[in-house]
Parts: sequence; structure tokens; C-alpha cells
Amino acid sequence: NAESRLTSHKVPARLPVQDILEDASAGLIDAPRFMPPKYFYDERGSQLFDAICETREYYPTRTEEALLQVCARDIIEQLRPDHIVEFGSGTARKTRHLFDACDRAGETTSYWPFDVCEEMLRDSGQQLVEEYEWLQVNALVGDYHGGLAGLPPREGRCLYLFLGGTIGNFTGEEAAAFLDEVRAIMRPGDGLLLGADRVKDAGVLHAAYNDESGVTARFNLNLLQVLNRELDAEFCDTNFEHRALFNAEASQIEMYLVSRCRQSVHIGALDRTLELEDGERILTEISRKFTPARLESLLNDAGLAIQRHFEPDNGWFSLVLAGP
Ligand code: AVJ
Repeated sequence: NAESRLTSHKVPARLPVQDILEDASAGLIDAPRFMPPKYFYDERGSQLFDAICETREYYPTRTEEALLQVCARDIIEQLRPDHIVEFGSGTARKTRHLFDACDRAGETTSYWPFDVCEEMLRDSGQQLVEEYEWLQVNALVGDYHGGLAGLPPREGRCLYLFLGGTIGNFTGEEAAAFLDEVRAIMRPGDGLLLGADRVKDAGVLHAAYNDESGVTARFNLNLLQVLNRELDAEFCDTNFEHRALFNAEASQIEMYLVSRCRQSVHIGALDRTLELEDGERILTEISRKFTPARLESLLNDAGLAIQRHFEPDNGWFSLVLAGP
């Protein structure tokens, strides 16, 4: 039966992962203020992110999915993976294109979705084992920011997935450290499929993070509700506004919550009060945009060579297959 093809494992963090209390204490009290973007994704935040992907302006998700649909077969036939390991798997919607390609090629693989959210892993895992009667799903519950050495040892070839352009949320240093971790667990014949958003017309980028219906603004402002709940804080979201801009020099979208007035906000769990000037901002996300050359050097620096590079005609997004 399907249920017997679904297992779940906790992956302990090997590297120190800061919790929201430490991140808030390091990032909120003094300027420049910054909260890591991973705190966006509570239940409402995850729903809002899905809604962002449906907006007319936010192109990355649908662009990547269309690419994956076209190149899935190539990737599966080239690599013939015994295991597919996905970092930040979410609902694994896009990963289905790879399973469909396995289906058509008569290949069977096991799937190792790695995510912090246990319920989402269980729900999506259950659906997958029902949809694909040959699929074994081994859910990995943990934070990939804590390193990857806890991954269970396996035999056979692995295809690692890091999709969605999430690599862009990392600073240059964090991205290098993460790719080093991935490289360290890879063996000859393994592959990494990495999705990365590309530098493009600033107007297109700006629109993607400032959608007309205001979903991205609600997604950004939802962080304040997360802080209120998790840190017993007293943020009032009508006192903040969403701002997203493309910093061309740093080649990144920067997303801020901007204070609309001079205000004091108490944070219970820190026993501190935040003093904000009118117009003062909290950086809530960077989303880096890559050139093919930047992407190549990022991978090469981690000891990974690009084997295939898939992109749409307009060059808006890259899916690269790289290996040791
Ligand atoms: C999921 C991190 C790829 O950076 O584009 C979407 C998140 N933020 N709109 C991105 C996001 C604002 C997204 N990633």
C-alpha cells in the first residue's frame, strides 16, 4: 500500500542555526535592520507566496516550471538518478515533472524532500505516493541552513534540487557556503539542478515585486504578524509600508518594511523597545539576480561544473545542471 512507501526522518542541524529570537536581537534593535526571509513562511505566508506565483507580474515560478517541463526528460535520461533530494521542497509541485519523466523513461527513484515544515512534508508525501505507485518518499524534516551532513547515507546516484531561485535569498557568502555543503555530499555521477533568476530589465523586476493587486505587499507585511506571535511583539501593520526596489549595483531586489511614522514598538520576548524614525526601514529580503557568468563562477568556486544550462528564449531564468 501507499502508506508503506512514505517515511519521515529528522535531520539534526550540524552547524548552528539561529532562532528567531537571536535573529531579531541581532537584526532588529539597531540599524541597519534586517530579518532573514525564512520567517516569511508561516502558514499564511506560504499561502501568500503561492498567491504571488499566480500574479501576472511574478514570472519566476511559471518560467521555471515551463523550463522544467521541457527539460525534465533530458535530465532524467542523462543522470538516471536513484534518488532525488530536494532542498526546500514545499508542496513539490514542480518536482512532479521529474517524476513524470521517470515514469515515461521507465525509471524508478526515491524522493527525499527536505523542508522545515513537517505537515507540508506529510501532506505532499501522501499525495505523491498515491500518484506514483513506484515512488518511495523519505521526508527529511530539518533546516538546510544547519548543514547537510545529517543526510542519511545512500547508495546510488543522486540528483539534488534547489529550485525557485531561492539561492538568490542568500548573500554571496551564504550561497558559497551552501554550495560547498552540497558539493561535499556529492559523489561522482551525482547532479545538482539549480534554479536561479536572471538580471533583466529593471521594470520587469520591479513589477514582479510590486504587483498591482498588492499580494507581495501583504506577504511582506505578514512578517510583522509572525514577529508579534513568535516574539510577543506589538507591531501595527498599518504603521508600515511595503517597498521593493532593484539595486542594480548589487544586482538584487531589496525588500523593505518602511516605517510610516516615528514609533516605538515593544518586543516582549526581547524585553526591548524598537525606536523607529519616520521613513526608517527594515530589510526583509534580498533576491539576487544572476548573469550566466556569475552563476558559472559561483558553481565553479564550489567545485561544481555546469553540464547543461536551460533557459527560455527571453533569458529570464536559468536552470543549470552541475556536477562535481
Ligand atoms: C521564493 C525566494 C525565490 O525571491 O523571488 C517572492 C520570494 N519574495 N516575492 C523571490 C519572493 C517576494 C522568492 N523566492
